[in-house]
Amino acid sequence: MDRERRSAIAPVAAVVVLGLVAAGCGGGGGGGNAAPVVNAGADLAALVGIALNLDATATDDGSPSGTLTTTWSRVSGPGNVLFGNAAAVDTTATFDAMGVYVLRLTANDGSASSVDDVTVTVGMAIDNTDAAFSVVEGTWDLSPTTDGNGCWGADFAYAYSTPPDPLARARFTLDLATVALYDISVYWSAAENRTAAQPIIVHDSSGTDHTYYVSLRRNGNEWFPLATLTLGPGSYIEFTTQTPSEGYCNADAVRLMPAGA
Ligand SMILES: [Ca+2]
Ligand SMILES: [Ca+2]
Ligand SMILES: [Ca+2]
Repeated sequence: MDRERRSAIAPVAAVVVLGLVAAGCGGGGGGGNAAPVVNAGADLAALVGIALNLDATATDDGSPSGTLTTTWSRVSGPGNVLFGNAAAVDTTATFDAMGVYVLRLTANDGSASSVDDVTVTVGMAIDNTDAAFSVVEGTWDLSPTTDGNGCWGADFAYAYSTPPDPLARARFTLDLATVALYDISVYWSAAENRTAAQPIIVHDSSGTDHTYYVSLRRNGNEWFPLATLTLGPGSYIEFTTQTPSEGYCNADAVRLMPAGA
């Protein structure tokens, strides 16, 4: 009853409203539809397999329809991108390969479209729980993050060293298909009972070993920048117990970020 009447009246009311809007913002006799305004956000960094938050904006003058449709898409990049909801302005993006990606947010008001791009540099974290981690020599035990000192992921591998104990080695195999420059960072669980000189050996693309020593007594629970090196097929990062400083040696996680792209 009421429903019938409303459906009969509604189209008329809509026409009247549209007429008023057109008259109100017209003035120039051209209809005056402004294109949507889109901002895809500032450039970002992400890690393979970990959802990245996209924070964008898309606005419109409400003409001609009041409906603004938005779509995220991948313009370029070495791998696939999975959007949490490609139609949402703010959503997530998950990448399946390292490299530099360009993502595009398109907004359409039914008549005009606008786009804006965001560049995302995607790196890779390798945890000691990943298949790319292996014990090469000696004994490494696992400690959970519940020891109160934190770590990357669920746990970390450790070996106690009293110099000159027998050598133990644990390796993160990088499994890179091509040669490129990377910023290398390392994560660890810091505490006073750790070694003050954890040896970390980076095997670069030319087969050269670069050895670094970091103190595991500070700078815990953050990505500590270790070096920028050219890496490729056959490259790996090893943690050893060949330390001049007594204490626990840790192998927790490593991270590569494409550099100089
Ligand atoms: Ca936003
Ligand atoms: Ca518009
Ligand atoms: Ca870990």
